[in-house]
Amino acid sequence: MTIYGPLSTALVRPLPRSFLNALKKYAPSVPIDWKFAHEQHEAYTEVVRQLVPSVMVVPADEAFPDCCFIEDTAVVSGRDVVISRIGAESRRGESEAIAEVFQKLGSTVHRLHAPATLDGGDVLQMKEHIFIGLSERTNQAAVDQMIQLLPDRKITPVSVQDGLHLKSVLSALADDVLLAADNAAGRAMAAEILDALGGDARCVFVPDSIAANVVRLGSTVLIQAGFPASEAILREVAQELNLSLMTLPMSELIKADGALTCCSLLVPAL
Ligand code: CIR
Repeated sequence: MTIYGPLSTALVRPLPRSFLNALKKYAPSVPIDWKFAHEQHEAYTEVVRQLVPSVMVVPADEAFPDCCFIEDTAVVSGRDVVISRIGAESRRGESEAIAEVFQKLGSTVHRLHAPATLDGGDVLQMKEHIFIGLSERTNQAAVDQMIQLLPDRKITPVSVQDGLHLKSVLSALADDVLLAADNAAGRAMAAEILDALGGDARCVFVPDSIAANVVRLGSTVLIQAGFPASEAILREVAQELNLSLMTLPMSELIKADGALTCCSLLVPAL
């Protein structure tokens, strides 16, 4: 099973005006500049439009300041889509509009139920594996329900030791190439994942946690601008894997704990 192959569709959701009230782990030293954040998100959307055949824009919902972080609302596994029960109560209503879109797309839509909570930022897929970060947002009940809902996938919980989500410190460049932050948490979590993958995969480490969150869109990898040491490592690996690299600044979204993966939901071409 290939996760990082061609894509058919991407879902994105623009920044609401209320984005300034988005949840933040730490108050930023310089407050979010909405216009700048909006421009960064628009630039991201433009790149997604260039690289994914079909892009669906779900209208922003002012009642949900974090709704642009659409990744957290669902997990796509082939034709199956599991609609999350988002960890933060203030965000829970974001998922309904996304369920409707997947229903229209003809996906088989499943739902997580209480007491399960899960954010898509805690879900990393590689080959037939789905790794689920146990974090302040995602719990074991979600892992148990995912195992029931997706019996064909190998589902492994990973304990999140640092950051908001599993993908705050790691992501994947390819089905057999993990990318992780070169720190104690990144190394420990990468070791658990490599162990489950059974020696068939390797991990690339970068010095910056934020730079360990990348998005693979076809044969292009989007990386965060502004982290030169990590970028140099990623350039070398991309060349080796025959992938193009595109850098995008997301500094304003980072202030609300956003990263690159969180701004889209990707549907593989089947
Ligand atoms: C939150 O705290 O839920 C949002 N401010 C950030 C969510 C980022 N999501 C992600 O990386 N998947």
